[in-house]
Amino acid sequence: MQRTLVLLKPDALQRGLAGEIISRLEGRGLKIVAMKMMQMDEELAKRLYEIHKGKSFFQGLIEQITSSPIIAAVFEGENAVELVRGTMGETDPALAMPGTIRGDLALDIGRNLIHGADSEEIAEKESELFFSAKEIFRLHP
Ligand code: IDP
Ligand code: MG
Repeated sequence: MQRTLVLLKPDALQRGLAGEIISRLEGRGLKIVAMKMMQMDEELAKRLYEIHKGKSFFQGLIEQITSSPIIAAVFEGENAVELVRGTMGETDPALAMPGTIRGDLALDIGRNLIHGADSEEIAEKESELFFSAKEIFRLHP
């Protein structure tokens, strides 16, 4: 069983798409094991997106993600990292396949609704940025 970090970005909440997005992830068999609503500050945003520092879109990305509240979550399931990434679709909604969250719902690359960690190792690091160990639950079926 794998765990991965997901963020519903500001545009997801502003457009009333949080439920739809969560539902699509649950529809793939993924389970919520941690969740909180919060407004990210610049420090947290820069830590999350550290690997993009220096790129042309970095400042805009930091401004966008801190502009309004987000929902942070940890999802659990077999192959959770890849399953979330596949359900999200390509970064640029114009290239994202129909049937994916971004392909069906996102407006543009700066407002692409969702973040998902892109490896198991990064998922663990990112989860620690948003949640303490006590805030990540074990589900008893
Ligand atoms: P990902 O979210 O699919 O993992 P990354 O390459 O990690 O994509 O980029 C992080 C975020 O930065 C993207 O989700 C998108 O919002 C933004 N971004 C990436 N590339 C561009 C770009 O070329 N122009 C504007 N924003 C971008
Ligand atoms: Mg990424």
